[in-house]
Amino acid sequence: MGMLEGKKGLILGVANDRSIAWGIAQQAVAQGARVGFNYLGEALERRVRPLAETVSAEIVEPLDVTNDKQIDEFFSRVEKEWGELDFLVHSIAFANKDSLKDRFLNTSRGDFHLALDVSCYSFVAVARRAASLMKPGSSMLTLSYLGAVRAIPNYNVMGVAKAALEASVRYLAVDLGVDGIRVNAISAGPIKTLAASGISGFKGILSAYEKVTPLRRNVTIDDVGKSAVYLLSDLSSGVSGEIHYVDAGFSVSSSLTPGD
Ligand code: NAD
Ligand code: 0WE
Repeated sequence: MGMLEGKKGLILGVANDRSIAWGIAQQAVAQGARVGFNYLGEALERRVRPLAETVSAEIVEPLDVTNDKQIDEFFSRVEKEWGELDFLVHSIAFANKDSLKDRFLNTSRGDFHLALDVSCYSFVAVARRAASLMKPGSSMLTLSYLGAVRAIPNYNVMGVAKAALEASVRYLAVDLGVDGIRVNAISAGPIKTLAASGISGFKGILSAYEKVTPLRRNVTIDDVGKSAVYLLSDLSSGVSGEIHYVDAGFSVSSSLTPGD
C-alpha cells in the first residue's frame, strides 16, 4: 500500500524529464497517487504530454500562472474531472535572465514584478483555488532555494522572490490550518534543470557543492521527490509552515572545504 494511495494531486511545473516537478510526480505515482499536470505553451505541451502518459495522468491542461483567466479555467477543469483534490505541488519560478547576473541593486521595477508574480504570487493564486477543492488532511508544497535566506551571487531578485514565497508558506499555513490543510516548502540544493541551464557558473556551483556538502554529493530530483512524498502524505500530519531543506546538508555546514 503506497503512502499516497488513491490521492489526487496537481503537480504544476513540469517542463521536461529533468524538472523537479517530474521527480516529484514519479515518486508520488510510485506511492499510488493519481496526478494532473499543467504545461506552459505549446512547445512544452509536446514535452509534457508524453511524460504525462507514462504515469497515466488524468489531467494535462495549459496554464500560464500570470493569467488569471487561465488559472480559473484550469481549476474549473480540475473541479469537473476530480471534484476534490488531496494535494498541490507548485514548482514554478521565472525571472528575466538579465536580472540573474551582475548587481541586484540594478533590478528594474518590471523585472522585480515579473519575478515576484511568477515565482511567489502564483503560489497564493493556485493555493486559493486548490483549497476550495480540499478537505482536511490535504497538503500543499512549493519549491524554494537557499537564496531566500542568504545573499547568493547572481540569484538576485529570485532570492527576494523566494523570501516572499517562504513567508507566503507561513501565512498560507495559518490561513488554511483551520481547514486542516497543511502548507510547506522544500528548499532544494542546486540541480541541473532547464531553469538552471544558461545560468553562468552553474557548473561551478554544482562542483563546489559536491565537495563541501555533508553528504559529499549533489541532490537529485529523486531525492526531492521522496521528501515531497513525505510532506504530501499523512506521514507529515503534524508539519505545516515548514521550510524543509533537501540539500545534502549544505545549509547547516559552515565548511568551505572538506575536512575543515
Ligand atoms: P524547470 O525549468 O524544470 O521548472 C520550472 C517550471 O516553471 C517550468 O515547467 C516552467 O514551464 C514553469 N514556469 C515558468 N513560468 C511559468 C508561468 N508563467 N506559468 C506556468 N509555469 C511557468 O526547473 P526546476 O529547477 O525544476 O524548477 C522548479 C522549481 O524548483 C522552481 O521554483 C525553482 O526555483 C525551484 N528550485 C530549483 C533549484 C535548481 O537548482 N534547479 C533549486 C532549488 C529550487
Ligand atoms: O530557482 C532557480 C532558478 C530560477 C530561474 C532560472 C532562470 C534561468 C533562465 C528563474 N528564472 C530564470 N530565467 C531564465 O531566463 N534555482 C534555484 C537555480 C539557480 O538559479 C541561479 C542559481 C541557482 C542555484 C541563478 C544564479 C545563481 C544561482
